[in-house]
Amino acid sequence: LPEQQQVVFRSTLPDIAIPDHLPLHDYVFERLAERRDRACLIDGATGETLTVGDVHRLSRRVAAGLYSLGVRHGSTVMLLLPNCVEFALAFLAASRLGAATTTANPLHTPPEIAKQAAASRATLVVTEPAFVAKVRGLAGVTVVATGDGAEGCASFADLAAADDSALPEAPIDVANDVVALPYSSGTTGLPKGVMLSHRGLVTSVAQLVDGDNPNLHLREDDVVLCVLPMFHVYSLHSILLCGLRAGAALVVMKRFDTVKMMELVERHGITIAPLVPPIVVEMAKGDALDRHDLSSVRMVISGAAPMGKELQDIIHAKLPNAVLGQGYGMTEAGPVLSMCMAFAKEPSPVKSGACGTVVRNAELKIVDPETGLCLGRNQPGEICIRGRQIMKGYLDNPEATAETVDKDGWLHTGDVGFVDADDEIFIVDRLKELIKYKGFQVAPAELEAMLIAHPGIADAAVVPMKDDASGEVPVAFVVPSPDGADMTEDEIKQYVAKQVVFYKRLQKVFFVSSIPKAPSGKILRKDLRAKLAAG
Ligand code: AYL
Repeated sequence: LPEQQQVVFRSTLPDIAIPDHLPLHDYVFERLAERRDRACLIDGATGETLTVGDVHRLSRRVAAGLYSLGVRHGSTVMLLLPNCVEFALAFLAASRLGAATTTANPLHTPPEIAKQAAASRATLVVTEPAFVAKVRGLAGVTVVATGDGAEGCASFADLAAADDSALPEAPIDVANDVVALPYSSGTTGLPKGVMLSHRGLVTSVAQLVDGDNPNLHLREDDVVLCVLPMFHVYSLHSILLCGLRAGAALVVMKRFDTVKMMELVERHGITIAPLVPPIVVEMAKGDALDRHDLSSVRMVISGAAPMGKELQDIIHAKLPNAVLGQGYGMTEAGPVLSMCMAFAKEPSPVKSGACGTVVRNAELKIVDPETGLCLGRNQPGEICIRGRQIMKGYLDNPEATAETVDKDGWLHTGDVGFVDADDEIFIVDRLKELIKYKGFQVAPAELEAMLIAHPGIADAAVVPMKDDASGEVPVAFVVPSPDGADMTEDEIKQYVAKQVVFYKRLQKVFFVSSIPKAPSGKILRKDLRAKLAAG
């Protein structure tokens, strides 16, 4: 092979030993005996604290409770919850039973939830009383409600009081059994179930927080802010699982509010703040930052969407005690590809705007999308990653899996970036269709199918438009059918808004006479994006 075909980038840290025999729950509780009495989950609203021992014991009881409701090795449990202690307990409980957890935003609409519940074959949903009405109609699904419970539902409190003395040990196959099943549209099409195995997630957590010189150095005395929703893989992995593994305490915040968040930082002496760019933008605005003492924060992590150099510089000036950097992840990648080296135990300096260095025990390459050949440093191309942490594949969709993970095991991200002379990764563009609203995924194909189903619409294309507050917002180009000649922009927006969660709502609709397409029928999204950029 020519030299250029073999450019593989690796971490600047040496590989480490990663357990390949432990199920996820045993891995995160490996040091239970010495940590039993340490704070683990702190409810941000009440201050109520569960120790590591409490979380371990309660998650075992919840497992026994779920077992009594029919959850078994190979079952799927759906969590439809905002951030709360019950989320963590239910996830760990399902893991213990050898069941997979599929997570969704509780603000999703009933049809969105029904689709995911059916596709993932969920047999039980854990939700809050406020969202029970959304899942009542699901056939063959047992509903568990948290809080004060709800009529016709099992109560989470009862699960947490179940007798776990006879809980059978599930025969978990760590390499193959799925523990988490988040939904992602990947590089194209509709959302698909991403199968993350026990071994995959153990590997990905270990790549960040294990070893003598962890890439993401979380300590037992750290207090981690958990404001990002645990139903998203960023928070599930990098806050909940990394926090548990490292033995840090998590302050669980149900929903984002700038001032309340800063109050929690002060009250609990939060040291680690994993955030997304829109929250960082909120913090940078106004004087809230100057009115609170955030000096306890030693690390601000941003991920899930691009964060520009300017924003990074503003925060750096306002929080001089904190190291600020980025992680880069993708659900299918297990999820983390790269992490800022300034977060390591023995940190190395990083550049503003970089999104980290490839994690340990993994290989990364940059591929020319035209030729498929490997590119060297400073040359932008498609980012590909290989390692034990990446997904097993998409549930029930071997074709989509084969399009994403090639026969040599490389996962193609659909992100365009380069690796610089210091091994830092910079993302510069996206080849894939995906739209990112505040870090949340919007799949154009889903909205296009909805639009085309409308009798007044002959053809449609949905693309991202740049937005200061949200990063990107979905906008549509619509070709009206003869029936839809007098349709208004507002009617179309409403039609979509009624069917989808808030972040998938169309922000603008442009009427056009045709959608630009390649001879293959593929929408020329680049042309439409260029049209938007030109105003
Ligand atoms: P998904 N900079 C730019 N784009 C990013 C970044 C970043 N730092 N992180 C993620 N993206 C984009 O599946 C990129 O296009 O996972 C990527 O392919 O919802 C897409 O978002 C994936 O979106 C972490 C840090 C997890 C980040 C994540 C990201 C999970 C988002 C764990 O520690």
